[in-house]
Amino acid sequence: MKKIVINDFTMSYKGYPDCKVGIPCSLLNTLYQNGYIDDPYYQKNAEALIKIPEHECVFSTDFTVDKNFLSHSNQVLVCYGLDTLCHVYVNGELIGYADNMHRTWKFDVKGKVREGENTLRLCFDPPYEYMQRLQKRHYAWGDTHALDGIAQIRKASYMFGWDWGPKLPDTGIFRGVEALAYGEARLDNLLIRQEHRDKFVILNISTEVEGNVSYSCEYRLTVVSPTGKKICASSRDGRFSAVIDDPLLWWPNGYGEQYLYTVSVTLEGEDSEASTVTKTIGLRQLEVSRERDEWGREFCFIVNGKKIFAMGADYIPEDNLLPRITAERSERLIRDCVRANFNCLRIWGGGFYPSDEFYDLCDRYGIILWQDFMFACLNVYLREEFEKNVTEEVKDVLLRIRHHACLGLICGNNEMEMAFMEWKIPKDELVKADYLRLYEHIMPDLCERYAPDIFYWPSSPSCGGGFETPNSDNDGDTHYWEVWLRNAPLEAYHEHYFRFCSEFGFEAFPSPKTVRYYTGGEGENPLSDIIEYHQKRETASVKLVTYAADRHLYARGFDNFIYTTQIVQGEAIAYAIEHMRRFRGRCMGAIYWQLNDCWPGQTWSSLDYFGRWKALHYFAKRFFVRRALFAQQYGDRVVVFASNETLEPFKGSCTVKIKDNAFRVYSEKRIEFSLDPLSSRDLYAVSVSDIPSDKINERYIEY
Ligand code: BMA
Repeated sequence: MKKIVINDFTMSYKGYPDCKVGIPCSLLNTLYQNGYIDDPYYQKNAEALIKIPEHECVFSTDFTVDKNFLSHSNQVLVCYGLDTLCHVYVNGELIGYADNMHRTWKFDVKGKVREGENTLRLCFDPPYEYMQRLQKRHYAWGDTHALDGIAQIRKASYMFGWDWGPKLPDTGIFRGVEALAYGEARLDNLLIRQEHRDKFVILNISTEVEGNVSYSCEYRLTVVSPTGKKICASSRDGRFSAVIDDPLLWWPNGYGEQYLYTVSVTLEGEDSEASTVTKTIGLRQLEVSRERDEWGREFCFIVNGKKIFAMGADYIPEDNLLPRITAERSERLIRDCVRANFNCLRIWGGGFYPSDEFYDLCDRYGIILWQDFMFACLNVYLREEFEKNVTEEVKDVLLRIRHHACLGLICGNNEMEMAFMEWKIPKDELVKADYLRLYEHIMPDLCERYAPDIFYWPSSPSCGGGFETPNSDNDGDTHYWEVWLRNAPLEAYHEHYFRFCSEFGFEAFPSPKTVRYYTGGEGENPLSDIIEYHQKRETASVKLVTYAADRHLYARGFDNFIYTTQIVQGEAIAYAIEHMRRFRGRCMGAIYWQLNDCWPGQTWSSLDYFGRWKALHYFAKRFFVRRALFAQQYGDRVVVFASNETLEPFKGSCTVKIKDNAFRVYSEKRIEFSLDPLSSRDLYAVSVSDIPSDKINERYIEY
């Protein structure tokens, strides 16, 4: 196989001088880097940039092809990330058109490329005009925080605006471009299935080949264990059953090691060059339990036979300008999740599928992924080409990510089953039929075929599909927004016993340094127009003020106010999660909204755009700690409880002191306790009304 990596392009966009770029690149990022536009994240600069791109944006380059390349029977151009509407020209001839940023595009260039210099032009159409055109033909509803028409285009919806992000529908090449030449047959992919037995694991491996395998071909397998032990085998039909004795299992963060094995298969033939595919896998069983029980029906990850309590947050894309998302930045993010004791992330469906490096990081750090397909808050209209396009997308994604140890489940969409039942959006039988066809037939069928060992879940939230009470507390996963969106007090979290809460959130300001980055020191008050511009959820600024004032004295000065919002955010989510951990068994997942930001602003995140920790992230480190001791007030009762989210039993002791507001000890009790592995229990409770009222009414205010 011959590979030519094509990396250096010239970007041309009407009204601006040409710019040299390398991949990844995008229009807005390039214009900014070259000083032609101001920082899109500063003050209200993004407003003027909504219009870009309004013309075609062209990336052109030359690449050299030699005789050897041309001697191969297959010659293709592979583009791993075209964002989004792209006409592809080789030597002036149109060789293809891409209209889905989530797909890997392969264009046949045999007979189009020649020995020596060749030109490649990737010409991107402005997305908004295209969406509008299709919207006029057949309207499809999409979230109203975004520009109209997000349902018409397979481009990350959040780029058109969300309730935590700006409207900056950039365009460009966000992943690699290669010219590939290969012989009659090329090894394309591996499907690796695991059979776990008492003391060994069988890897059943089948190979997927592009082209025709000749009679003389042979496949060679090498499996390398984390300690360097090798298993080698060969086969004529591309199938292997490899037995791994004394397997070193992969565990999510907090339950054990993240051992990884390398599986490599080479296809060799007398007359063709060898091609090799290598995958890194973890030996683990990862299922989702849907057992019925006294409360309804559970929803719970089972890893290597152990039911684990999922702890983490919802992940959104790390930037609006895609070239800024680097592997180093993602690694810092994942490391910060581990530092805060996460074992799980949900990749929310309004962005794009993360890079291979991102999945590798989650394998290495032990973060189970709930992976949404990229459909969030929109109605699909399954015209024929759209359905084909989405089918190819789903297939591409599954083939790319299915082998990862971290992949916990795949989910059809964000909130559309619930939206259909509960939101005031256009819905008729056709919308319903298209919904069912995509999320309850096409997607599960494709998953069954291409990723048969990964659990498929139709929507988040859901009870399993069919429009049956999708957001129930008793079955499946739940999105709970009474606190914050509907202004309920924090105590309202205690009125629910979710089975798996995959979204609930509370906003706060990012750190003062980050705020200063976007205000430039101007308009530093909770309701200024610059601050409001970096608040994308209507009425949220007022909520920040009122929730803060409900619980704390009004802060003096803007920085103190920022700090107060962060403390309240931390208190709110801790309030919810400690309660969920108390009912471990009934509840088996606490995934708060949201982990990170795509630009600097006031949002629900615990890590701000620059990766700075908000107070919530420090709170998370404590409320997700594996051996935890908590105290919460339930009406008149204060309950002290403990949770052991490890595989080992735990013996411990604690002292419960009740103090008045001047921190004078009113009562003291020492408790010895033991906890089973993977369990929670109440240790102590006291009635507030039993405490003499002069002890609790006393106010201790340092001012
Ligand atoms: C959810 C998400 C997002 C949204 C968030 C905050 O329901 O799925 O669409 O950004 O709430 O409103």
